[in-house]
This record gives sequence, structure tokens and C-alpha cells, in this order.
Amino acid sequence: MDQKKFYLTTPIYYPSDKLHIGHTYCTVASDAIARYHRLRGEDVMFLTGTDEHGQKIEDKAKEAGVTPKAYVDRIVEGPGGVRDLWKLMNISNDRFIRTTDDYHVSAIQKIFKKMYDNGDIYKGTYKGKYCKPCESFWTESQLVDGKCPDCGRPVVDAEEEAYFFRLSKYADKIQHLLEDTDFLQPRSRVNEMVNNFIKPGLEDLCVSRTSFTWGVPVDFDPGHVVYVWVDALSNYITALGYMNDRYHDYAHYWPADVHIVGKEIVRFHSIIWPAMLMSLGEPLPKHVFGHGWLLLDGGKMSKSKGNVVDPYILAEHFGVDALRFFLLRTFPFGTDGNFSNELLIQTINTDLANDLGNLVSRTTAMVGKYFGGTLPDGCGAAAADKALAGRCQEKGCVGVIPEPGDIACDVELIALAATLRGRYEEAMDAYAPHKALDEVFKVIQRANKYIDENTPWTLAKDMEQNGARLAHVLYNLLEATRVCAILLTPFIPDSCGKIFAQIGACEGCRTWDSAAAWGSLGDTAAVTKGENLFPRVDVDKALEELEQAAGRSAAPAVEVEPQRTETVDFDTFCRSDFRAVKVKACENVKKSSKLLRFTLDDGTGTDRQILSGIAMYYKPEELVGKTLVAIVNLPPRKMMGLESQGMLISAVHTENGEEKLHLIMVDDAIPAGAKLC
Ligand code: ME8
Repeated sequence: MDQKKFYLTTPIYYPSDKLHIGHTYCTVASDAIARYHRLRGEDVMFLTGTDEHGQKIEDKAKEAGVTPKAYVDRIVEGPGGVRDLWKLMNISNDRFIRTTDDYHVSAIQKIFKKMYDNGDIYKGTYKGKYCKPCESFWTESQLVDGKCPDCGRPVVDAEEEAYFFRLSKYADKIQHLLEDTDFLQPRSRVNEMVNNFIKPGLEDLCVSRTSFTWGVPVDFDPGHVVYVWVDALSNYITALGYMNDRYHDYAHYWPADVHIVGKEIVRFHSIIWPAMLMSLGEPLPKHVFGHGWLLLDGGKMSKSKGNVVDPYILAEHFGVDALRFFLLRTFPFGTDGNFSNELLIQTINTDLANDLGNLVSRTTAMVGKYFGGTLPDGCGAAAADKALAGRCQEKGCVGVIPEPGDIACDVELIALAATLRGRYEEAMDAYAPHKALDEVFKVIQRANKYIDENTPWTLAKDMEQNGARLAHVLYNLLEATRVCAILLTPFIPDSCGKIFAQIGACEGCRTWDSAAAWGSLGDTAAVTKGENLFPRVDVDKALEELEQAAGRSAAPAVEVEPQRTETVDFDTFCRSDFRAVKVKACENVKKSSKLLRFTLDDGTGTDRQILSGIAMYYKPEELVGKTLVAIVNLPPRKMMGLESQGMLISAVHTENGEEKLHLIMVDDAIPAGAKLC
């Protein structure tokens, strides 16, 4: 039989800032799903990457005074960057795509051209609303209180010549896809898409921009760059070699089994992406799964709101596996969840330290203490237990009816553990990792109860009488631990490797098949009590340390440009004419996100106009009436068709990698035109 293939993807992340725990949640969940399919012996392709084009990145790079490519290189490849974070979090992606990779760029040009040639892309004029932070176009009717429906921030009017994609043409097909198939999951997201986007009428989508250059150029019409979402969504196929020669797995892996995405980008994945694929004549992905957000204080984390949680700090404090586990155990995958340090510590202490950690350490310690680390031959796979496990699996249920001679607690434990894999599988296949973990922890909790019921320390008091029963009890505990460790491997891979080593599980009894084969562990497996896998966390101490660490990372790392060593002679310096100027009026320059237009009183009686690229730092109305400093004898310069007669002087520095700017404002008592010397 052919090996089953499984292709899954995360979103490709914007490297506009460092990634936070919300991005980590999305990637860790995808990783657990990928590892689950590998555990089942499938041929898995797991893709992640970075989405590096667009105006937001261009602006950020400008603020930082570097090229966009240098800016994204640092965040993607640099220390503490995206790749480092995924390495730290033990993410097992098979491929990593950057949308600035050459093969992707040229494939996007071909994809755009193909849709143009087949008539699905045409040229028109774009008039509408644009949300810069989200890089999304909106129609008036889609706005919520006049603001971006995704992020709630203000939108701007935009009008320019642009290419459009005939999204409207695909409306019926997309509606059918959403309503009549299981393409979009969880099902609860379907109504939102149909009612909010399809029923009001799908409009054609603007798919090129001319107001900035950091994007994939439309090769047959210079000046236009491809809309960043067309560029980004296509990564799922270019990374397999679609329209390029860098990779050759498109026929092998496409269509994807699932795109895992956050809920705010479901619209792009469940409407625009299938329509693009229909236009290209390519098969559609089998599923899109829209997960919820991790919230902090009830709101989505974002760098601009200043409420992000740093995964590096948490991983350093509690360990990577504990963090991975917490994210997937605590929050139902399809809905939002409130992050807090308290909850994280509580989950570690309850589930990992108390339940799992205790089961492993108590069991291995007792095998060591009472049997020198090796149970006697024949202790484990007692015929009765094998038969019992077989009965359980046949019935596929937990409620096995005991037969004469069965011991009630053995029946319960074995029945629960021997049928665990089926329940786990059902949950994982439904993209419900939290439910899968819940099932595993029911077995772990039952096993701990089994220790208390059998009180091995009492049995050990009379080894002659009870030795065989004691060995059998401990064997059952090792078996239950083994089955749970196999199924926990996708979540906490490193820790499970250690558990296998401690309970003496051979390679053959770490497999998916053996998770449903009770009695796979050899009776005389060499058991060693190793390190305590999940030490209890001291809540107060940890909270205090986290607060300090957050404070440390919040402390601004201020950097200023190194001073110049070459000198200018005094006369040259004196030729620069610095004057105090008063702001009479200030406004945003139309179609420019950066420029402010100042009308200034420079003391000459004639207004002076200066344009300054500082719109991201100041609102125009804040500056009216202020006294600033300008250099007034620079040659005039045209920007966006307007003349700038000089330059305003500012102070700049970098804080935590972000460029900050302050206009130099002087005492209002200084009259307009006063010379600075
Ligand atoms: O959207 N909780 O990139 P992105 C849960 N480049 N998930 C969160 C989250 C939070 N607090 N914050 C972010 C993009 N995410 C595009 C994707 S795909 C072709 C292009 C998730 O870096 C978010 O929901 O802004 C999204 O799925 C992912 O992180 C990437 O977000």
C-alpha cells in the first residue's frame, strides 16, 4: 500500500517585529500535528516561513534606516530571530520559505501573468479604504465604525491605477465550498465568512499597488507590485516547486491536507486562496483550520499595543517542552484563550509535575527499590491481561465487563490505556490537540490512582507472599506510562525520549502500532530512575522572576549613531543657516504615508513650505504653533509634486531596534527667524 502523504502549513509570518507567544502557539500546534502524522508513519511535508514584502516592512526598514531586505534578514535569520525561535521550540518543519527567495519571486510573476492571460486579472482604478497595518483593502460596507474590521485601526482613502482579480466570478463556487463541504474548520467559522463577506457580494480584489516598491514587481507593467496577499498565499505551492525549478514535489504533495491559520486570516485562506487556485486550474487544499487567539488582558497581543509575551523568556524559565505543552493543553484550539503566567505555572505544576512527573518518578523508583531496576520474567504480559486488553480493543470502549479472576483496578487501567489510541486519534484528526491531551491525562491520572489503590510499599513488606503481584502492578504502570509517552511525543518530544529511556522502552515499543498493543514492553526491561523531568515551580518566586525578566526586556536599549570623526572647517559649518521657525499650519500630504507639509513663519514675512517625512511620529495638529529649527539655505527639492524649501532638524536614536525621532522644539519666546549659531 502507498505511504499516506500529509502536507500541512503554518501561516508565513510577517518579520516586521520579533515574534511573540501568539505566533509560537500557531507554530507549536502545527508542529504537534506534523509529528503526530509522522508518528503514524506518514510521508509528512511541514512548511513554514516568512512573508517579507509589503508597505509595512518597507516603512519599518525606512524607520530603522536600512534596506527592507537587510531589515527582514535580521529578523528572520539574525540572533533571536524567527529561525532561531523555531529551533529553540523544537519545530520540525521540513521546509522554510521566504517570500524574498528568488524562486518564489519569479514564480509569483508567472502566477500573476497566468491569471492575467486567462482574463481573471484586469486593469482598473482602485478607490477604497486601505488599512496599512493589515495591508488589507476594504469596501465602505465592510468597515466597522469606519475602521478596519480586523484590527479596529483607522483606514485611509486610496485611489490609484491597479490590477484587479475577478473574485466576484468565483462567489458561487466559494459559497458552495464553504457551506456544502468540510473545507473550512471549525464549522463555526463558515457562517462568519458567508454572512460577512460572500452574501453582501464579493467584489473584485485589487491585486497590485503602485504607491510603494517593496514587493514582487509585475514584470509586464513596471511600477506595479503584486498585492502582498497574492504573493504570500502562493507560498504554499511555490515551496513545492509550482512554476519554479527550486523544488519538485508539487505533484507529490499538493493539494495540502491542511492550512493551519489564525482566525483573522481565515478570510484570505477560505475565499481568496481557493478562488486563485480555481483561476489557476489547480486543486484546492483539503482543509483550512482557523484557530483562536491567545489574548492578554482580553485583547490580542501585538507589538504596537505593547502587550506581547516573549517566548524566549518563558522557554528559558520553564523549559521548551513545558511551554509547548501548556499552549496545547490549556487552550481549546478553535477558540480564544487568555494567557497568564499564573495559568502557565499552574498547568506545569498540576499536569507535568504532579501527574506525569510523579507517575514516572514513582514507578521507576519503585522498580529500582524493590527489584533492582529489572522486573522478573513473566511479571507483565500475563495472559489474563493480554486477553483483557484484547477485549477492550475489540469493543473499542472503556467499559469492559470483568470476568471472574479479573482484578477491578487492573481492568479499569488496562481498558483505559489499551483503548487510548483510538480516542486520541479521533481528537487529533479533528484538530483538537487539547482533547487528545485530555484523553492521555485521564490515563495518567488513572495510573496514579492505581498506585494508591495497590500501595506497592505495603505489598513490598512481604515479598514472598506478594512479590509477584507487586511486579505485575509495576509492570502495568510501566506499560501505561509507555503508551502515554508514545502519544505525548508530538507535544513534548524531548521529555518523551527521556521517559522511554527511564522505563527501558526499546525502539519497537515506542511506535504508533505499539501504542495499541498492550504488553509490548519486555517484562525484564532495564528501568532507571533518571532526572526529575518536571520539577515543581515555586509560584511566587517564578512570578517575581518573570516580572523582572519582562522589566529587563522592556528596558529600552537605547542606541545612538556613532559620532563622526572627520571634521568640517568652521567656515563651511557657518554657511549652514539654521533658523527658528513657527508652525502656522501642518497637514498630511495626500497619497503619502510619510510626508507632512509644514507652512512656516520664518520671520521674512513670506511663508516657507517644508516637507518632512515624519508622519509616523507626529500627528499634524500636534505641531501647529510649535517653534522648530530649520535649515533654510538648502536648495529647494520636489517631493510628491510639492516643493520643500529646507529641512526641519530632529534628533534620532534607536530603542529596542526601533528608530525614534523627536523634532527639535525650542522655547516659544524665541521669535520666528532668529538665527541659531
Ligand atoms: O498574518 N494568538 O502574519 P502574522 C494566536 N503574513 N495566534 C496569533 C496571535 C495570537 N495572539 N498573534 C498572531 C500574517 N497569531 C500573514 C500570513 S499566510 C499566507 C500570511 C497568528 O505574522 C496569526 O493569527 O501577522 C496568524 O495565523 C499567524 O500568527 C501569523 O501572523
